[in-house]
Parts: sequence; C-alpha cells; structure tokens
Amino acid sequence: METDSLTGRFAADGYLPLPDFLTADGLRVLRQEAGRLEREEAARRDFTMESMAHSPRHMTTVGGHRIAQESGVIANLYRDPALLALLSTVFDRRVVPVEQPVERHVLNILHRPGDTHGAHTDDYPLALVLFIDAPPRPADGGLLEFAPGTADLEALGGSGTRSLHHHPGHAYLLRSDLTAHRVTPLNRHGVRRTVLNFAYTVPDRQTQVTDSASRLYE
Ligand SMILES: O=C(O)CCC(=O)C(=O)O
Ligand SMILES: [Fe+2]
Repeated sequence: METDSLTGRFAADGYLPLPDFLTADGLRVLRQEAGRLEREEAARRDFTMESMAHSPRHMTTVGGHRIAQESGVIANLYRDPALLALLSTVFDRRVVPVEQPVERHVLNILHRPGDTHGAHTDDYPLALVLFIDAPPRPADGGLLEFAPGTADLEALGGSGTRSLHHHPGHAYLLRSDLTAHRVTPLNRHGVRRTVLNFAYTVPDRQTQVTDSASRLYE
C-alpha cells in the first residue's frame, strides 16, 4: 500500500476508505463471530441520546466488554501489531488500543426499517469501521454521513456533508472525535447493516468524555 498518500488524504478529509480491507476468509470468520455474538449477547437499543443533541438510536448492539470475553478472534484482530502499525502510519502518530473495555470494540447491527445510528462524535480520535453486512444499494439507506472538518452536529445534512455507501469486507477510518457523523435510517425490510467499530487512541488520551458508550453498549 502507498502509505504516504494515505496519510495526506486522511489528514485532509478526516476519512479514508479502505476497500477490500478483509479477505474473503476474514469476512467469513468475522460474520460467523458477529452472528454468534448477535444471538447470544446482543441488546436492542431504542432511545434518543441527550448528550448528542437528542439524536436517535434504533439499533442492536454488543458492547466491547462482552466481545472481549466472548470473541478471542475479534479481540486479537483489534490488537494486531500490523494493524496498529498501519493506523500509526496513516494517522502520523503512535496509535494505541483504548483501555476502556466497553467502547474499545463494539458491534452495531441495523436490521429493521428505520434503524439508525444518529448524529454524534466519538470519545476517542480514531474509528476503524469494518463492514460485515451492508445494504446492497445506496437507496436502501444505512449510509455513513459525515461533516468534514467539524464536530458540530448541526452541520450534518448541510452543504459539504458527505454521504457514503460501503460493501461487506470494506472498511473506513474516521477522525471520529472531531467529525460529526451518523448512519442514515434503513429504508426497507430484508436489508442488514452490521459493522464492527474499533476505537483507537494516542498515548495519554484514555479518558472517556461522554456517557454515550455506556448508554449504547452497557
Ligand atoms: O456504523 C458506522 O459506519 C459508524 C459507527 C459509529 O459511528 C460508531 O460506532 O461510533
Ligand atoms: Fe461514531
């Protein structure tokens, strides 16, 4: 991979698409893990997040503390030294795992019409989002929307907002603490959007700043 140009692009946009991030085998294994976690550990969440401008949450989730206990595969991938090295190169700073177990690696499942992960920013600077399932067409909803260069949730939907569709096996990296973002509602029955969100940080920045993660994942 040409990492120099990736570093510049990520610094400029706060977003970097990583197409074909997972191999076919990798996707198969993660889909199996996600399916098992969904059956055994998942909780339904339907509420508005006061601390994030009352934006909606309609989704099914598994928190990082449960994943740490139940999926060695995901916990090991999260800490993979080659992955941490790649992220450090792209971010141009040393990237380290998040210590807080609930928010460190989470599973987010949108599976009903209207399911959405409403507007927010994250507690930690980097989100690596891995797609396990995605609606086949952009018109099905479940798009990532983000407002480049601003954490102001009001900016979402305004001019400059970017709206992106992703495929299973793809991933993206987001400067998620400084970039307002959301996932648009699913528009029809029979489509699913399942992602793993791996949160990363830099040394000396391990403090959780909002109550969002505990409300969504505990
Ligand atoms: O599902 C996505 O694309 C974004 C997930 C996200 O923003 C989060 O888990 O904080
Ligand atoms: Fe997020």
